[in-house]
Amino acid sequence: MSPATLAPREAKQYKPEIPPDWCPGCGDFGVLTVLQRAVAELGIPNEELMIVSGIGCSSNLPGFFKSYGMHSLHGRSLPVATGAKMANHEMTVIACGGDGDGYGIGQGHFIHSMRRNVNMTYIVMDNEIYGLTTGQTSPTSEPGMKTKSTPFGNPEGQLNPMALALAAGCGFVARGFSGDINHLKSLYTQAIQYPGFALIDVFSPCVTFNKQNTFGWFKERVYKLEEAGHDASDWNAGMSRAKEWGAKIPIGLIYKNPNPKPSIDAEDPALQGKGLAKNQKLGLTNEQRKKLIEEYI
Ligand SMILES: Cc1ncc(C[n+]2csc(CCOP(=O)(O)OP(=O)(O)O)c2C)c(N)n1
Ligand code: SF4
Ligand SMILES: [Mg+2]
Repeated sequence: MSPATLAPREAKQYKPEIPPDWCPGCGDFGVLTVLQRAVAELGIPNEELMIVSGIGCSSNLPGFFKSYGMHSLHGRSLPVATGAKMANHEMTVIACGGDGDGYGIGQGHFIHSMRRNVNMTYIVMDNEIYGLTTGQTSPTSEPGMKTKSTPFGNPEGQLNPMALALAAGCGFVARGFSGDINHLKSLYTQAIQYPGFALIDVFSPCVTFNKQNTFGWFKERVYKLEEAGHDASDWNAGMSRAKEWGAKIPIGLIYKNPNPKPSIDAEDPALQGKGLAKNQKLGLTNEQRKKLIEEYI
């Protein structure tokens, strides 16, 4: 089902009874609210949407969203989301989690999911710290930053997820800020409609454990690429913007491949008809089916 052809819905249709239990003021509230508005605008039915996360404060998001969802293992949102997409490629699949989850323990899956070009959206709530485990450095923590795990200052270099995604062949690379929700919504809708792997790294401050990269810190620095004459169809221009960090940090669409290569689910001969999970005959007898089930229980 193409989100582009559906009638808009109301964001409240995606709000479950359980309210989020993030710390008051956590950036992840903005990420969640805007995602509910974006899928409502695209009219995606709850039962046609799957949100998969890893482990972390941010990874609790699927529990606060009325859709199919799975809170998987630390760093494993992408392989689980890939499996879901392969089993039913007609479904809209969104993977999400934190910077530690996706860029640390999940780094290998991150690179290979982009290389494979699985048709899904990946939202990373990047707070430059491990929030759930109470404030250790993550791959995107700034050098010199004092945390629980680096009391004398972070001696490690900072990972650049935008440049890494471009180098890995990702066709849609964007960065948002949970302090600018209208701008973020437009990135979400574009990413969900992109026919391939789409990454949105969202600055989503941890107000409890990261006292350095606060909402105010980001507000002083971020500028919108859409207002800066950036050509998002130019890979080299995207790489040059991706490298910017310091007094000015770009948010917005860094790169969108103007000629997207086919995603893996569009290429796979087994996935040319209906989703595998829908009305596909396995061709097994009852005996064979029973034997197979017994093997797994
Ligand atoms: C295999 C494994 N290793 C380590 C952990 C402990 N752990 C849980 S969440 C987390 C990091 C969370 O940071 P991030 O992914 O950035 O999410 P945030 O809490 O900041 O949103 C770690 C190290 C775990 N649950 N499983
Ligand atoms: S610890 Fe940080 S990331 Fe976790 S809920 Fe609180 S503010 Fe958000
Ligand atoms: Mg984090």
